[in-house]
Amino acid sequence: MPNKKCLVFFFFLFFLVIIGVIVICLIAKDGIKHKETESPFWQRTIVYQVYPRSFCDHDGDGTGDLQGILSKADYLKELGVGTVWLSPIFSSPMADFGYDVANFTAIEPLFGTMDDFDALRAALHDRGLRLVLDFVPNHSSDEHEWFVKSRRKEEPYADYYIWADPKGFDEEGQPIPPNNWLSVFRGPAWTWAEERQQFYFHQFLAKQPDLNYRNERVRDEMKQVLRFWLDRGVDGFRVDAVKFLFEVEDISQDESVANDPETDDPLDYYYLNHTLTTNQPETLEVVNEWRDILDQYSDRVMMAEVYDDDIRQVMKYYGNDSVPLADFPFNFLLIDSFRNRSDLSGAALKDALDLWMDNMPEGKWPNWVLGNHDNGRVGSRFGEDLIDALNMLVLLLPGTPVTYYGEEIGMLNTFISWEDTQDPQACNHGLDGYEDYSRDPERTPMQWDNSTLAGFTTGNSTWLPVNDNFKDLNVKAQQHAEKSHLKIYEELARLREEETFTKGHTAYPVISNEVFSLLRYLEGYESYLLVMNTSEEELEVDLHQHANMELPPTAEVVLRSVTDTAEATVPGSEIHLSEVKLAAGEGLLLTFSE
Ligand SMILES: *[C@@H]1O[C@H](CO)[C@@H](O)[C@H](O)[C@H]1NC(C)=O
Ligand SMILES: *[C@@H]1O[C@H](CO)[C@@H](O)[C@H](O)[C@H]1NC(C)=O
Ligand SMILES: *[C@@H]1O[C@H](CO)[C@@H](O)[C@H](O)[C@H]1NC(C)=O
Ligand SMILES: *[C@@H]1O[C@H](CO)[C@@H](O)[C@H](O)[C@H]1NC(C)=O
Ligand SMILES: CC(=O)N[C@H]1CO[C@H](CO)[C@@H](O)[C@@H]1O
Ligand SMILES: [Ca+2]
Ligand SMILES: [Ca+2]
Repeated sequence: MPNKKCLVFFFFLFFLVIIGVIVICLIAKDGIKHKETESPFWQRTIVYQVYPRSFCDHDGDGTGDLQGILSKADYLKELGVGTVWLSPIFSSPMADFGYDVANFTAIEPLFGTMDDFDALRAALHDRGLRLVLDFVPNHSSDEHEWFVKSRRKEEPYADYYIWADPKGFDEEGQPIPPNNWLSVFRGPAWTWAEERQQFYFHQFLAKQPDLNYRNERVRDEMKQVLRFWLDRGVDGFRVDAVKFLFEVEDISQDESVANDPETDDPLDYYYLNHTLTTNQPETLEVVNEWRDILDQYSDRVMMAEVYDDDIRQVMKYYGNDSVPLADFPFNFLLIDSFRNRSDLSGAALKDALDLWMDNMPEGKWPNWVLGNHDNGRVGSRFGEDLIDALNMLVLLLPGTPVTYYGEEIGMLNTFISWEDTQDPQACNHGLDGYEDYSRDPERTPMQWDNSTLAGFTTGNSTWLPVNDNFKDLNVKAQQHAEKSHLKIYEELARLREEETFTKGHTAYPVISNEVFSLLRYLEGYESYLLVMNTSEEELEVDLHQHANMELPPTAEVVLRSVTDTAEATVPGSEIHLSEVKLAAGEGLLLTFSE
């Protein structure tokens, strides 16, 4: 009998140990799992760019504002975007629509008050959304108090900007600029200040004087600006026009003529080779100082805006372990590589993706930008039939997608007459040239519903006209339609949270002139295959015949472009990969398990 009791006791003990081990394993596994998902927020979310003037007008004056954005917080949450980036909302005379800042720590009254800002930040955070602000460090407005004092040579502001004596005087006694440097917006980059009897330098408008980053005080002031907003709870910054931060110290040097066949206008920015006024080595030092500040806070992002034809210059802004810089410089290759539909092909798309991935430093994180406030709407650049396919592409690639407001419903460029033109860049080119330069067509009010002025405003006018197509093309209609760009976008935003996309591998099984395809796969999970027809014709493709890897015989349709109405590709249908029918410009998302 004692033997039996002993046995029972041992069994019991054994049982306890097993339970204990299981519990410990579970806790440990959970711990590991938790760690695995702890990637920074900006690697997990879509970044959605709001152009504040055009998103939603709450007070009825015809221009969007912070309370308007707040009223759409639920919309943004439902859309599934995760991070909201606001173009500049700071005090500004609006010569360059907010990219001319008169006070970096004050809210522009047109957009609201600091209380409105705090309310917006809280509303987004309450919903688990992050808020990123635009940081415009290269220049201020000429109406900034620093510049007003600098122009008077008042200390300590005298050297806050870049001042220079004239090279001489012409026959009429007019001062001659110190060198041939040009403004991005055309014409000399130097403007004469009567009050100080000197020129000041501006990479952009004369109303946007460049700050002098060789002055420690200026560097400190701008760091204070970053801290101000970080302390107020913003989740990071998108840094504007970074490559323009420094110019060479010796301003007696002229820039060389670029011999660009595109322009013979000596006042056009592209007439010169900008080796002395962009991407100077000191720029990286300053960006690194900003990085240090962000790193003193937890989980903040820095995205850098660097347009450059030379991809190596862009990649520098990722930094490295010893000199960490931005989390990523924006990837504009999907904008710059294709100006229109005839440039686009499966092979060209693949080349554009490779160009980024092959040049990106080891261990860094990619990002994909399809449009912004300086480039035409996606549907107008490439064709409306491609809208869904391109959203599928950028949302399902590994990396962070950046969506410009309105692209989720496929908004199009709006024709803006000369009388209605607002963009200073367009105005500089006059009645005959403005259409080629205007950025107004992609900045028109968000189309919320089919009521007067698209539900954008409660007032009776808008700062730019609403697109005529708003009666059919609007958020509300797309929410209620059986299928729409918006519904596809929301579905993609949900899908991309699946492990296959967050942790999976990437392959491109079929690439040709007309076809682009993207495979995301991960052992133990569903695979997803996006097939895209980049041509303007219907197409039937045998994926097996052209694939550079093994594909299963069939797959199930998950999503398809709104243009595809075929019976065979209704989501949920099984299709044969040897005969995939695609409408012109269609994106078809398929799934299969291995
Ligand atoms: C900016 O605005 C804030 C808030 O109104 C004010 O306290 C500060 O003095 C201003 N700074 C400058 C440089 O004008
Ligand atoms: C512009 O400058 C770069 C860098 O110095 C140089 O490689 C390039 O040849 C120059 N282009 C022209 C047309 O001078
Ligand atoms: C890191 O980047 C800095 C700035 O571009 C550069 O000077 C340095 O050589 C780089 N270090 C390494 C290890 O690549
Ligand atoms: C498309 O853009 C390219 C430049 O990238 C240009 O050469 C071509 O003429 C354009 N085609 C059309 C149809 O506009
Ligand atoms: C894409 C972008 O943000 N472009 C901006 C670059 O900076 C200039 C000057 O601040 C702005 O005018 C552009 O809109
Ligand atoms: Ca308003
Ligand atoms: Ca500068």
